[in-house]
Amino acid sequence: MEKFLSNLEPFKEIIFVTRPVLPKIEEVTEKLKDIWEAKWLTNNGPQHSMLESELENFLKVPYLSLFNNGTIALIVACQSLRLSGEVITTPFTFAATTHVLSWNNIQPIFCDIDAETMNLDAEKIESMITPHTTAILPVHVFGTPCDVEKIQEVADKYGLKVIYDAAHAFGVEIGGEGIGNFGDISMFSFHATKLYHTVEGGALVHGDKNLKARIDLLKNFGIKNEDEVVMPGINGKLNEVSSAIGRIMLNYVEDERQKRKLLHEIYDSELSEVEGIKLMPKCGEDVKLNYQYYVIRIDEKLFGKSRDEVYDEFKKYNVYTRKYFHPLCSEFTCYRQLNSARKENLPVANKIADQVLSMPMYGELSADDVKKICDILKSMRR
Ligand code: T4K
Repeated sequence: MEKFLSNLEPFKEIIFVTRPVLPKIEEVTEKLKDIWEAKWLTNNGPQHSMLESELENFLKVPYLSLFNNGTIALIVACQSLRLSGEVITTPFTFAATTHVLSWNNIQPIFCDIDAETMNLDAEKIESMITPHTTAILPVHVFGTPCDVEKIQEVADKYGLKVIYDAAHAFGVEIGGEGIGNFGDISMFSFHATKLYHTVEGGALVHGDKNLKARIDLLKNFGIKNEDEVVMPGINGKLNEVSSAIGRIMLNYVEDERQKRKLLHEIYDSELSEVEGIKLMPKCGEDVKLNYQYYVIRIDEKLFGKSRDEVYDEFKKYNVYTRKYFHPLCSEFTCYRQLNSARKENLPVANKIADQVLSMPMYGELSADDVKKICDILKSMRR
């Protein structure tokens, strides 16, 4: 028998950190009929073209290229800007961000993060620049925008490119402007676990027509026409079924965002007074958030339990939280020998990685579910 710290009953079914938003099956079969009729399953088909322009409108960006996932998109982004040498990035992110640099033979240079936003600390970037630095790769982690102005200022001063990993930031805006308009290129992930998805998928967005042509060549093996292959490209194409699902999902995204906004508000109000629990960072009035994730930080001394103890205790109640992003990328065996990966160079990131916990967040959760999750958490406090 499990020992519980409260008299709250465990959830009957597992509460995952997230669940995919599923469109009505009839809407999907309807679109499948069109695809079957056209007998065009991939390679820049009609669903793909329509989704590209629909997403350009939705995200308020000039140019968008679809991809089969966000990781391949980011690999191609580095290729398209011909990055080499060293790129300054955050250790507090999903493995893909750093691995993409390795796949381009680029050395990741880890820079510490901001204690509030958990994003790359823009004030520290300048001190990490060397003659080998070619770019900055920040992440809008959990959908909180980076300090885009300061980052651009540093990039301009040293002639560096900026690629944003905007995997978490679908639909986020600053002052009415789509988040994809900052930097040279931004990458969005359309993975099933994201607020908006195409089952698997992703996109690169930017403001340069010539860059779109280069990116589109790179994602299709570098094939220009039947007689010419002009660069060493890869297969990064999004198929027609995923593109069609993406078109349907555009009608669901705002409803899902509103549902998550309400759940955010419940977490905020239930947990704001709990000593030892730090809530999501607050953004300025001009920021439109997407509410994709809800992340807390647990101060072991003040709360009386460590993040790992809380994570284990939640499981007994069938609540499967996640430790995004622990371990830090700088702690992976493939990167920890790097000078910039040393713990003493990354004090904030190391502290946060030990405290952070992603709470269940998806529109299907009810207000009562979230209140109960908060009650379970509160019952753990010592
Ligand atoms: N950059 C950043 C900052 C990213 O966060 C990511 C991806 C990328 C780049 C790369 O983009 P992609 O190449 O993936 O497009 C998940 C996602 O797979 C990954 O896309 C995402 N970040 C990352 C933060 O989360 P895992 O390994 O935690 O996923 P998994 O399979 O454990 O799923 C999490 C939970 O979601 C499960 O416990 C249950 C639920 N789930 C998941 C799937 C796949 C479902 O209910 N149904 C499902 O089909 O990485």
